[in-house]
Amino acid sequence: MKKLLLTAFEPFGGDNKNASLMALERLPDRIGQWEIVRLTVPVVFGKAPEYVAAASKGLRPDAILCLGQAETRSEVTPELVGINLRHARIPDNEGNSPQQEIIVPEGPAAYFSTLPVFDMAEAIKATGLSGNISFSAGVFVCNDLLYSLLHEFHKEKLPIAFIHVPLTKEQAKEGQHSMDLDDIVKSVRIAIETI
Ligand code: PCA
Repeated sequence: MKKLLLTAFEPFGGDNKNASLMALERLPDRIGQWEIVRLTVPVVFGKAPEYVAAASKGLRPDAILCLGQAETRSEVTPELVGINLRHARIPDNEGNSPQQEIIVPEGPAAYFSTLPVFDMAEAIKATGLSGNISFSAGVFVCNDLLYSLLHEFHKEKLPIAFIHVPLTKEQAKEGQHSMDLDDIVKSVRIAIETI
């Protein structure tokens, strides 16, 4: 059985829940060929990737899939790229608000995800759930995590991807997009089955 390091984020931005963490807690311990190893990650620039990279060096997973919440999204969205930029709209959970900051000065502008994110999005759609490929993970801590992990592990070719999930119905305020937590969980499970 192969090992998948599956991460989600703590709540942030004044909310006491994070849809990605709720989904992580509900997913089973085995999905297809994968044994799932869960990790909850702090919403802090720099610390998030350090935390996941350290866990990965101990666990030696066969792939890493990170989950995060995107309150503007209505679909479960596997991310194609991580970009070399931090530009915070709100402070992270330690009060940092980097602006126009390069993550890795000697690094390339972007990395592509190294898991089949197009297939993941297609597989989610094929079941009638709301899924779509995304071409930008933003410039907050989720992108920081995706870019930094892709940079850290590109030489050893460890497959890595990130999926943004919408708010759950219970979290969403009036006018905000959302999805049933059950459907978020199902979508992430389908994504993992396509790896
Ligand atoms: N979403 C934020 C960071 C943590 C999370 O769940 C983001 O999209 O960057």
